[in-house]
Amino acid sequence: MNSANKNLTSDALNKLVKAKDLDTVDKQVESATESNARKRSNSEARKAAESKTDEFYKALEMARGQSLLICIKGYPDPDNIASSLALEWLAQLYEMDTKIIYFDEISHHENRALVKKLDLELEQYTAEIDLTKYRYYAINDSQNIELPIQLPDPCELLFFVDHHKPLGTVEGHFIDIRENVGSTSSMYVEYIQNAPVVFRGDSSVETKIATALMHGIRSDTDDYVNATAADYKASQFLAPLVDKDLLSLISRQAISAKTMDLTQVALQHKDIRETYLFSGVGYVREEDRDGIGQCADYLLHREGIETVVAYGVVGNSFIDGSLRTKSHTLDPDKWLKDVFGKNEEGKWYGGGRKDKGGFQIPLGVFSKCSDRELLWILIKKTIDELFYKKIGIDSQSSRDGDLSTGKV
Ligand SMILES: [Mn+2]
Repeated sequence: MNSANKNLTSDALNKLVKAKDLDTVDKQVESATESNARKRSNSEARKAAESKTDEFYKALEMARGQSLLICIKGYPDPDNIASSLALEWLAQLYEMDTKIIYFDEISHHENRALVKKLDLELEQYTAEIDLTKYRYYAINDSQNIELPIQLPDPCELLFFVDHHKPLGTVEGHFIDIRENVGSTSSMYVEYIQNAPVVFRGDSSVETKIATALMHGIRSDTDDYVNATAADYKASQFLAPLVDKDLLSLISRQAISAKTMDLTQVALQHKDIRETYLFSGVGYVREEDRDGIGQCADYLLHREGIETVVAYGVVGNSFIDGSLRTKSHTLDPDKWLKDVFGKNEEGKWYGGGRKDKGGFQIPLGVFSKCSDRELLWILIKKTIDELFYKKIGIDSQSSRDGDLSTGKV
């Protein structure tokens, strides 16, 4: 121990001894012990993260010079898009030839703005794109490895990085799933911080990536309400590197006219049961499906409501629903799985994370029904009865008895 440390220690001891109240001493000792325990668990978490980062770079080294297809599954969102950009930057440091593709329409107007304002080169999958040259593929920010297309044969899963509860088994070269992190973007910031090249954010590409990652973190943590230490740390690293004007441009919380209309319909058809609010919004166009989640977000602000489920028929082909909750006890993932179960292939119709979830049920042959009003009545009745059963309410006691069609 050097003399400076000795002085510090004896100073600290003096302060403790001088404390008038013995209780204070106890409390200080206690809090020192607690903070040591916290430090220990922090350092354990840091070690685990470090070894994952090492593993990440080993996988990149192994795949050096090869081609990598980065797949955005589901509706492209800020966290997924940013993670894909970060992975592309990292893979290119290892001379990898990369392409980012997505499958579903970018439906949310803010996400379209993100792609446009950042001038991103994302390509929507079409059968014309030749994927045979890809040796590896990657999936970020998704609960499972299922893709809507069959990749050509020797294409192996190189990276799977996510922060949700995994669905099914994931096998691949590098897998990093951390449920205690609020966004996949934060996990990528950790890799980036350990990159062989310093990420300075001083090139336009790096500024773009930093801005997208910051937006990804904010968007997935509901503006830091659900952020964890890892998300704050990642944001601290990104803060000096982002383009603030660009960030405010892409994260402006404007509500589209369509979502407003949808919210109005949802309010008209709301069905409040205890602390639950259910709302069937009727038929929704494919490009407006994100509006269902946004109106569920909005309805959750209603006083006395803890859980909202909004649903509708999207693109005349499936029932799409969003669950939002501020309940301390309701687990959206479990709740939706209990309500809807699995399809015949053993795939769950719904799932979620801490405070939100969603479900999709294909209409199958019923989509051919010529009487849309009648079909909606049947759908609404079926779904509502499932909800009532789940929360233990008799469906006969339907408050308004109204099965009106929520046409949009
Ligand atoms: Mn995410």
